[in-house]
Amino acid sequence: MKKILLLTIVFLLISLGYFSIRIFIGYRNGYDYTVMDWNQDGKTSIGEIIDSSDVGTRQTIVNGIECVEYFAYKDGLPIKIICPDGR
Ligand SMILES: [Ca+2]
Repeated sequence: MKKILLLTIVFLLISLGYFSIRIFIGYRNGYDYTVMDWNQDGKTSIGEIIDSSDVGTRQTIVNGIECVEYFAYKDGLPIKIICPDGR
């Protein structure tokens, strides 16, 4: 019984450390809290903050306006584009 309890505690501590690091990396990217609303439902969840650690930015031109494109590191595909006018 003590062994199961100990393994559970170790598992929880490792999980807590993993998610803490992912949240820290997500915040460290410097994205605004509202930008991290990746599914654009109006709320930024903990999961979306964690997902931010796997999102990069690059400059892109849309209709002659310089915008910021957010893309997934895993495949380079764009997630969303934000232009200075907010579109
Ligand atoms: Ca959301």
